[in-house]
Amino acid sequence: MNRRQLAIVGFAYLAGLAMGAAPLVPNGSFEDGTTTPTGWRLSGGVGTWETEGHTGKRSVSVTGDGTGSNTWMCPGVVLTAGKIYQIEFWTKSSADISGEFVISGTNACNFDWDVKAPQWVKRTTIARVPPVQPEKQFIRFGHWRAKGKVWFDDVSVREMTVEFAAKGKMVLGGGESVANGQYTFVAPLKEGTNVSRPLQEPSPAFDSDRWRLSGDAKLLFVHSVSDPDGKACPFSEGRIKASVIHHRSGACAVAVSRDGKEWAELGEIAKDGEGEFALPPALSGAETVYVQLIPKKKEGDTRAPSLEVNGYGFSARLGRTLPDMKGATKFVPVK
Ligand SMILES: [Ca+2]
Repeated sequence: MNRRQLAIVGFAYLAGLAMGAAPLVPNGSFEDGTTTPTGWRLSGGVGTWETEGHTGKRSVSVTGDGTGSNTWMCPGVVLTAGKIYQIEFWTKSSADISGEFVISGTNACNFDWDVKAPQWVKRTTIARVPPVQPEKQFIRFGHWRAKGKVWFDDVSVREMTVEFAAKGKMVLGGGESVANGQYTFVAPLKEGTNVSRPLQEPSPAFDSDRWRLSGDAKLLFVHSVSDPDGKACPFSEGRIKASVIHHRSGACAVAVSRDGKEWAELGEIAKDGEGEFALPPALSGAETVYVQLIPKKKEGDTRAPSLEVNGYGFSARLGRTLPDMKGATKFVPVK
């Protein structure tokens, strides 16, 4: 992005603020309501419209007994599949809290947090909403198998767009790098996002630092890199690494293609752990490498495939000399 484009983005952002762009979340501080906070609903279980807050005089809480889960839902805030959202909220937990997680986000784009938060703390996530159960993509905040009380206040949601690092027309996002004639991509899952430049089709549900692969959901990565003048650079000796966690049934098949049409299956991962796959000679010299991770039913198994992918990487030798560069992803508010 050049200086002029940056200026335009900056102007658009300021213009949005000046026009008083409506917040996406109504009553995000829980101050309004008569018997319950307007716009919010408890999914069930124990929950309270509290008379204290991080700001103002109100907040909401859920109380768990160490089993099950419940949330405060905002059915009016349904996130759109394919868009990237930043979700922020403040939370704290009772001194005696124990058990599993505080949860935030949506059913299909969930983030787990440590239950321990003795003081109000701000939590922020940024993720692309997957096209899973669109009717259930409303935001909700609560607990999963926690024992004790968890408060929430000052919820906000903002649509974001991405800018990737660039040297001329050579563009690399977070998790990508070029060094010593080698291209490397490691999906930035540990940073808690499902957004990356190579990931084209993030159709599986996302959970904190992993994708839930089941049903028709699949992951499609497209790898390509150009020099600063925009000339594509061929890959050779490509290798793919993927890792599976919470394997319950089926397998994660790894397939590759140089045109996105004809695919060759390299193998599969059918248990918890990492698999590594070398690209076939037919893809040597390809300027674009397509990779799919696909849930696959195991022969003779009546169960649908169900597993989670908590790691993905691609590396290859570069056919021409490119400057060393570390990629980066910057998230910018849409307005
Ligand atoms: Ca409040």
